[in-house]
Amino acid sequence: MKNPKVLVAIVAIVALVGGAILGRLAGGLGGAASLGEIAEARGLTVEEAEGALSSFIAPGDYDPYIMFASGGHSGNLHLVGVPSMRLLKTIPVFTPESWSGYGQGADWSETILDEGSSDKQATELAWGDTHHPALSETGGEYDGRFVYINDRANGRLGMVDLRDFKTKQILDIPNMQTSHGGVFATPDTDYVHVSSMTPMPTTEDGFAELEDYEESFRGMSTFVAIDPATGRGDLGKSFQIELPPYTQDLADAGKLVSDGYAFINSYNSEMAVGGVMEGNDPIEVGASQKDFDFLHIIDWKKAESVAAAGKTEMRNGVRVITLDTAIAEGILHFAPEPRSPHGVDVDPTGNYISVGGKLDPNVTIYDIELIKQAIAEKDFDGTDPYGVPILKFESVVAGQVEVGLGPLHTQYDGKGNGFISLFLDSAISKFTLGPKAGVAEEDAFKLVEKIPVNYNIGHLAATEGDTVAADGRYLVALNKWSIDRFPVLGTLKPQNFQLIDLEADKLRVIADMPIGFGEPHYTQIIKTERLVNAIEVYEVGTDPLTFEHSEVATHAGEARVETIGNDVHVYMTAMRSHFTPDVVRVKKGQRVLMHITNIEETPDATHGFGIPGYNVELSLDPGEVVTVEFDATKTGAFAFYCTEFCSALHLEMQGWLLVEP
Ligand code: RUQ
Ligand code: CUA
Repeated sequence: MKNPKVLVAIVAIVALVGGAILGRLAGGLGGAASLGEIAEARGLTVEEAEGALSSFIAPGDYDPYIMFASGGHSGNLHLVGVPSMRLLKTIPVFTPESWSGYGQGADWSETILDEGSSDKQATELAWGDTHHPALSETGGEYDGRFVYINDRANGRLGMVDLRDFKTKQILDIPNMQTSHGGVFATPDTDYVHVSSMTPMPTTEDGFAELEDYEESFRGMSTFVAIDPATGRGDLGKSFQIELPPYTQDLADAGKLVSDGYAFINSYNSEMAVGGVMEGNDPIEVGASQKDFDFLHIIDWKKAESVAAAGKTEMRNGVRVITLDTAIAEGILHFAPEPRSPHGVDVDPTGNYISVGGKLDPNVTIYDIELIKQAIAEKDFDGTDPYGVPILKFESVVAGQVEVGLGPLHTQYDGKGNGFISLFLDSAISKFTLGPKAGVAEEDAFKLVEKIPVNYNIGHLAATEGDTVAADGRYLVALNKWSIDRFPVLGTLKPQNFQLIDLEADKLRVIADMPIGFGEPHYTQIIKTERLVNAIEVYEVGTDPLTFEHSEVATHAGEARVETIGNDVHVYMTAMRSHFTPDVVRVKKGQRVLMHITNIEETPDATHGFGIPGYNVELSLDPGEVVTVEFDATKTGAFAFYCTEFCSALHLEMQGWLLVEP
């Protein structure tokens, strides 16, 4: 035995391997001892071998959790199995993607992307920066119906239906431009909240001088009303609350005892706007002057009734509660937050609200009952320059815990503990909450342990960690850097998810999952068993945008070509392994409308449809109908083909688009 740590590993693994696994191994591998041999041969420590076993999902088995991870400026959403950390799927939301044929000519996706660029934008957008996924909830628990995700860059909200896991809507939210982490679903998904990050001018033409920042710029908290049947946001029923021009950052919904409240942290109460060439401080300096910024406490149920009572202004199709009205009606209060706050997270009991401060080593934990009491008793420390009452810090804080450098986001295990990411320390600190989360008085608000991660963690996500049902099973660290973690494969490094098993005796990273696409910001992790709405096949003839039977569905035997004026309508079927018709003749200058139905009913019998030279690439899942429209601008014989390896004769699944001169 050359390596003593391997001996320990073997003993530990043999001890670790329970009866069930042992039984499985005994047949195929010749007994448990062979596990030790494998560990030895691979030079694994006990910890590494334990980690491998506790994150392994056998081929063909399913992960108990699915992580919905934002894809950053790739504009996508990624689905990852937990604990195996296998990438299962990528769903395009804001950015065209050719495997799924999203934004490559398919009518349904063109509709979504077109509607998603309103007049607010300077041009039609072809990308987004996905940041904060918000799974729909019922009673404060994930219900597996929809997932929402914001576009950090352009102030939009995407919605993915968890029946077919496709994007169904991009809502371009008026009166705000950027949005950072201000996204959450209320406990019954009446609303999905999106707040602005950088305040914008409230002028009609959207312009104001930066000298007039304090007067002319405002932040916005948007409550997008959700149709429970379709999951779509309805701006006509939504409302916005105007906020002072601080930088509104993260947000979270109250739950249980704090239901009806929303919390937004903010920085830059200094209202710095930069201008280094004009003699001003850069924003990073200007925005870090004060010892406190403001936690925004919004009584959204009150705001809802104020909006219903008509005490709003209509701006670009949305009812806006002005800042003055919000103050007068007692909708908006502030509580001081220590230095450059980031992250605001409500614990599963709804009692505690944790806030990190990038330049403060403490996590500050507010208590909703203290907040409600301070509001009722007008226990104020004056107002901000706009007249928003500021609650006394000492009156609303339940505790502070010194956790380390650069605390950002908190997640919970539902057992009275919080886990906070430490950007500067590249670590996670575990700390206790107070008695209202079931922690004994003498153990309350204490640091429990600190877990190193590699490197520079931003967010972290616990299984079901944003809900009332946080189960404390796994924790995933989302790390911004991965320097030295993987082989050098060029200058752009992957980013890295790291898995922590919260049921292990000693907490440590047990698996790495490098991701080579975009910068993921945040994830939510749902139990797989909650995804009960997921379907495997559409009924033949389904329009994926509406789930209704499409007007242009073409069933077996109905394939045809109809010319109306300059338009050539091709009603085509796709089925292993041919398109019908497989020869399409048009004249240069005609408009071509191909309505293609995949008439397969077998799960996974997806066909693609690519036309060379015409920038067309569709994906047709079984039963799906897709229309693509284009002008026949170039003469030639174009060999269209199925882009998905669907059958033994997949290569033969090909045809001709003949564009005659
Ligand atoms: S916010 S890394 Cu960008 Cu979601 Cu804190
Ligand atoms: Cu259909 Cu390949």
